[in-house]
Amino acid sequence: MSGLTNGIDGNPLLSPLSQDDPELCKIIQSEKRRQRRGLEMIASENFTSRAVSDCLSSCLTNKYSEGMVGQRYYGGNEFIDEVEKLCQTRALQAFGLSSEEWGVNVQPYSGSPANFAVYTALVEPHGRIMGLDLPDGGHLTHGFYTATRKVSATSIFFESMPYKINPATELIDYDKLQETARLFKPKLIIAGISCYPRHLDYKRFREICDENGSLLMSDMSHVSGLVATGLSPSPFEYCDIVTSTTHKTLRGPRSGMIFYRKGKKGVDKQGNPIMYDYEDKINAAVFPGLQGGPHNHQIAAIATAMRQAAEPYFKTYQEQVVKNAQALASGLSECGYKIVTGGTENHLVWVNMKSVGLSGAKAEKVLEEVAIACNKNTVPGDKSALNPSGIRIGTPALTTRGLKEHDFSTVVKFMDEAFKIAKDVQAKSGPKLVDFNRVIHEDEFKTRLNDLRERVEEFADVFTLPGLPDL
Ligand code: DSN
Repeated sequence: MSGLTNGIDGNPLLSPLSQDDPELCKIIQSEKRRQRRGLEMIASENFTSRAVSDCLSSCLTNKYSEGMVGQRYYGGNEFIDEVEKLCQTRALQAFGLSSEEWGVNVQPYSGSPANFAVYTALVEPHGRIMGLDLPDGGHLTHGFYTATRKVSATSIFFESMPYKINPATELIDYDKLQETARLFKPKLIIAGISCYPRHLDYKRFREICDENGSLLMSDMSHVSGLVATGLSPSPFEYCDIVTSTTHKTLRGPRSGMIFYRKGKKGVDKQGNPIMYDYEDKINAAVFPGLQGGPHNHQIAAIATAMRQAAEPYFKTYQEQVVKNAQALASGLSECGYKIVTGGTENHLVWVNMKSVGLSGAKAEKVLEEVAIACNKNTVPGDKSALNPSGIRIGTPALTTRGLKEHDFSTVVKFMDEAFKIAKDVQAKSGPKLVDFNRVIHEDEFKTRLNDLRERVEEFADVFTLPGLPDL
């Protein structure tokens, strides 16, 4: 046998990572330990299955395959074609779609490129789009800009007008959206969220689009697992285009998909059929417009995730995701925290920390100190996305690990204890975040936080973490 640094039989390319690159391997092992011994509550994250991870580390990563199935620019793609075709078929099946009426491009590297590809394909440069404003729960790629800066490329290359939530109800203000759309005449309206715990009214979106000749695109990234299992209204009935990431509630690899209508759209005045023309435009926008070769290991992993999404256990899982989110929302509310919109119908809980005198950044920081991961988030009424007053928490990842409602009662207790410590830190540090982040590491708080962290880690460690075995 050869020595460690020479790999197997003297060939370094055959060494496992632990031998080839112990330095990096150690960092990955630490991250794995963090995932196992912490509570992952980022609403957009999940833990993939062993089978999905197997696809991601397969030989498919080696192959270039620019073009579409059966029309590649490189040779040697007969099996890659099979993988991509299988993925498309399963993606349509997972959402109950007929291949006569819908097609899907599974090549986008992730959600942001998928959205940009749709705008590139169907909205001319500087054409008009409307999306939910980011501070109100929308996503960057739905056209976000501020008074001083065009933050997202979707507001640089397209003219974007946000729609908002009603500050009193904290729900999307569809009447206002209708009024603005009548004036702005957008080419495309985006029905999608990044932090909004309520179902969307796709029928209303459609009516507004029809009034103005606008296209309707759903970005269902956050809720696509719920859509696949009928727990969230389906956007497919009303939308022209539906985009999604594949790694959130859908629990696949990090990747993206674009569903588009195809076939007959209607008839003209002479009775001749009018056909949808999205397919070629979208395919061309993805490649060669914006991307190079598709990531075939990701496409295979989506195929596996889409097969899993059709299994009965996936529906049971999604039901538990929602039950857990509702238990989390009501638990926090009973402890005095203000839940934006008063509750949740999906996988995420939006908490206004102003109600207890903490900022989103301080709440995120104190939770991180005790091995609970979440993200700070704007809440209705915030003036700047840089200083948000709330946090966004979600249940998909912990539900994958097997936590049930009663476990979330324990999670609520951990969070409440952490926030109480944060209040004590703030009483000493004053309001500035930089002082808070210093004082939190002083001995009196460190001891309390370490004690809580140990209890969180002991609790989390019990639950199974799927994926590949440790390196
Ligand atoms: N970062 C993802 C989210 O949290 O919604 C989307 O880009």
